[in-house]
Amino acid sequence: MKTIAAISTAIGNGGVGIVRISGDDALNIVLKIFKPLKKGEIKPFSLRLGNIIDEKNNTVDQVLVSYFKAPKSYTGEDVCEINCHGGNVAVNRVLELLLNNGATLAEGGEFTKRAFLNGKLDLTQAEAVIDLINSKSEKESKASVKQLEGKLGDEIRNIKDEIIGLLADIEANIDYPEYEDIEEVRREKIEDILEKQIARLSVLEESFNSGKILKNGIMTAIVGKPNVGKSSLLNLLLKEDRAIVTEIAGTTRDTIEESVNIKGITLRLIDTAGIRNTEDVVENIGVEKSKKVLNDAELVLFLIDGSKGFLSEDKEILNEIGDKNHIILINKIDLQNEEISINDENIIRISAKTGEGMIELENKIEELFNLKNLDSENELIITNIRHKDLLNKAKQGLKTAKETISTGLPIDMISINIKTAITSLGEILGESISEDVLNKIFEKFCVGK
Ligand SMILES: Nc1nc2c(ncn2[C@@H]2O[C@H](COP(=O)(O)OP(=O)(O)OP(=O)(O)O)[C@@H](O)[C@H]2O)c(=O)[nH]1
Ligand SMILES: [Mg+2]
Repeated sequence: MKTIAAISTAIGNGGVGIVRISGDDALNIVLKIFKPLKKGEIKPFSLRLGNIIDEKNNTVDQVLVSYFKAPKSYTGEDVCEINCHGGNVAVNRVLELLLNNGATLAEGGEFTKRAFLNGKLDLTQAEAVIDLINSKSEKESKASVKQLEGKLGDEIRNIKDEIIGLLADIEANIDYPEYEDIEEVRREKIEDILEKQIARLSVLEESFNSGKILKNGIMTAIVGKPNVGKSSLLNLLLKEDRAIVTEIAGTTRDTIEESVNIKGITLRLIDTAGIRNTEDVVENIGVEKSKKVLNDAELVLFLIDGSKGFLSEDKEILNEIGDKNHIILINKIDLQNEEISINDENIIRISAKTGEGMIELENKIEELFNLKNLDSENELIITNIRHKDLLNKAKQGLKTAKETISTGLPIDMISINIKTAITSLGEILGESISEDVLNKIFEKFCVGK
């Protein structure tokens, strides 16, 4: 394996910038460009202050070098990290010098890929690294941390071990057909084990419903007829003047998307053009867009102007919403309000001007998406579609096995289905996985991780 190097910190100005190098030659290459202030060899697991010197003997930066000796490092190889002063120039020069002295530029995720290949992490943990880096909300990051700690891997390994035990048992049965009398007992035992493992796989698979929310947030459309206060609500939730607000109906022409964190998860808010029949070509395109966003949304916040009442235009929009997940927001309650009666469970009275009703709105969203029970700190939640698909494949294998057993067919017929389940679970852990799939997973990483 080549010795690889990359900048591991984000581009831009900052306190420090870290250049990382991993491989057999890591220390040798570093020593070619690094002059410690005090003499003496660099000991493993220590930090040394010194200067990076270029080809012309000029000092590039004063740095701290850390040295992690294999196998006790992130990648399992010899790793050095050069802590430079932040900013683009120094880190880029240091990287260039490492490359000139024998290192190869690391590909995205290559450090983590090596950690996986060297057995430092299973694949679920490696995938958790990228998820953690990309986390946008508190709950999402907690789910990633749990996975990084190996909790998901442990559960999968445990289920897999149970099924491997079962397979061994079944194959033993093939070898000793004379045990006719205990066949029934065996059948029951096998069915029992299958059922338990199917249930465990189902729990994990179903957690993806929450996992999806954690990872992608909730796509939330703010809709209503013109001038009801949609953009005002967007601005209020964002706590910034993002969208133009005027008293002119038809102010918002295009959709505006912004994210906000609520109750530990991300709401992807989309403010839309007020829906009405209009001759204006541009506005009409906006209205069509609004309807599309409404249809695609996972949550619709439907605004009504409480000072005007519930009018026929509002009714039309409510019809369009149909049985989609929605909350009706009667806005402008700081003004004199009309009597409004709508037969709907989810109605909240708010003022986008004073902020009244926002707590109720957040609580309602929490209730609708069952966010209180979305406990990413204490429960395993899978957020990765690859895991979900493989869990499903494993579950189907076991289900088919269980059906076969219960119809009275010979026990050994289910070996193949059980093996499918074992292979699928192994793939989640990265035990039996093709180079292609691996590359696909790691190419989503940033360089330097
Ligand atoms: N008194 C009061 N005025 C509000 C409230 N919410 C919005 N408004 C006012 O209503 C007008 C329209 O607000 P917008 O947020 O632009 O409404 P909109 O629904 O985005 O309108 P379009 O983009 O035209 O569809 C503005 O003058 C706001 O200041 C509220 O809760 N109380
Ligand atoms: Mg608007």
